[in-house]
Amino acid sequence: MAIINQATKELQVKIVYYGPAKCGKTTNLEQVHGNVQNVKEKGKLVSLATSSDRTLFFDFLPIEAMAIKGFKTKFQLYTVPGQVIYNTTRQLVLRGVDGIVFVADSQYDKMSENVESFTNLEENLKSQKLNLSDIPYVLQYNKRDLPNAAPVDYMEYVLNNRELQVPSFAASASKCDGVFETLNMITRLLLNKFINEGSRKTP
Ligand SMILES: Nc1nc2c(ncn2[C@@H]2O[C@H](COP(=O)(O)OP(=O)(O)O)[C@@H](O)[C@H]2O)c(=O)[nH]1
Ligand SMILES: [Mg+2]
Repeated sequence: MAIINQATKELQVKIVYYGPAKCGKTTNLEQVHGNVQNVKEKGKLVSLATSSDRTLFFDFLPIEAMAIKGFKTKFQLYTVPGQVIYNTTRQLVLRGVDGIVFVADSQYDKMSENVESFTNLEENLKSQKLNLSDIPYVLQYNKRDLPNAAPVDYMEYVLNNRELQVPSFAASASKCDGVFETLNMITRLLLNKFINEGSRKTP
């Protein structure tokens, strides 16, 4: 749940980009970092990567958004490593999550990895006594530029066929297509939640 600091009038919100290995999570954060206009609004992009450029632990990008209800809002964007073996790391990064962007790889041959990662997300939330249906999340169908991308309708059928459908976005993160549309929606959902429900307060 979001952290509200009454003393400094700050609202801190944690967003985690989740999805299978190489679906484009790090690319999303790089594009956000590279294209946020006002330098003061963004912090440094911290990537803990292996020599082969794969995310080892997480990427982290803080950005500051507008003041709302007199609170300065700070979004902390994290990615998780997608490789199956790094599940403990994913569980750690998910701690205290407020909102999730699930990035799916649109290529047909990645569909089972997408489903596996989505199921893994639900399991990891459950182990923290969280339910995906209680957490604002959006879907991003990335790599739309590739010729073997599955139709969006098909991706919707595979990943967004629950009782409550969530907003979904077609994207080509490496061209920055869809990156800000996705981010704007998850931040909007989170701010609406904050306005409507309020959040836990820190002393
Ligand atoms: N063609 C294409 N390649 C992409 C796109 N987004 C990311 N990639 C590439 O996919 C690879 C994995 O991306 P990365 O962001 O490291 O994935 P992560 O493992 O989810 O963090 C990199 O080579 C990216 O350049 C996209 O929209 N289209
Ligand atoms: Mg990565």
